Amino acid sequence: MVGMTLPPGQVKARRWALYAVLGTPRIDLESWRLEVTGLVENPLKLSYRELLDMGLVKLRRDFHCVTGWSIDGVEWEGVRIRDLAGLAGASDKARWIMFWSVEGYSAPVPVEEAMKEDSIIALRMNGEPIPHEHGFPARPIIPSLYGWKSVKWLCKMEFMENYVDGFWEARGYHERGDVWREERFKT
Ligand SMILES: Nc1nc2c(c(=O)[nH]1)N[C@H]1C(S)=C(S)[C@@H](COP(=O)(O)O)O[C@H]1N2
Ligand SMILES: [Mo]
Repeated sequence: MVGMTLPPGQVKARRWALYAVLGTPRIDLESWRLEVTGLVENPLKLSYRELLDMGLVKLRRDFHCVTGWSIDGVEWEGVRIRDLAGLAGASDKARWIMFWSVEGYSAPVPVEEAMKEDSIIALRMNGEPIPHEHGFPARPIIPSLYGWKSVKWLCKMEFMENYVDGFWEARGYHERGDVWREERFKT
């Protein structure tokens, strides 16, 4: 893709750096579920098949790691987070969603970022199921935020009223992490 517009302070990279700061979990797809919980009327536990059956939207977006590398034009297919919030009956009181991975990594995201039209739980990447090292079976893709909010090996979305640090936020990284406002660190 020619003419990629980079957010401030980013450099285009040809390759992904694969991160797994708490290790790479083994995933058993038969027992894996995506839990939608917290401030919701109907908590959900969705299987991979049930998510696929919701119908997938496709989008092509650039991916930005806060350490400075960006990958252009990644194709993702997934379920809109706002549709999952609707299905679960998320409360108006919810201001944040904590995304949790199987091995314990976590990241909070403001509800208004997660409810955007192009914020999805991705199940497919570049035309195939997300490769294991990239977070199979699911990871949130919120294009306006840095990549550390894209929790690989996702297993739970927890709607919360109050902000709580995730893994990197507890180490000084920003609560929201908007790439265009260059929100890398807490102020
Ligand atoms: N479970 C988990 N998810 C994670 C991370 C991690 O260490 N563990 N690293 C994050 C960071 S900092 C980035 S930039 C992206 C990198 O995605 P990739 O490993 O598919 O390249 O994953 C994010 N999601
Ligand atoms: Mo990152």
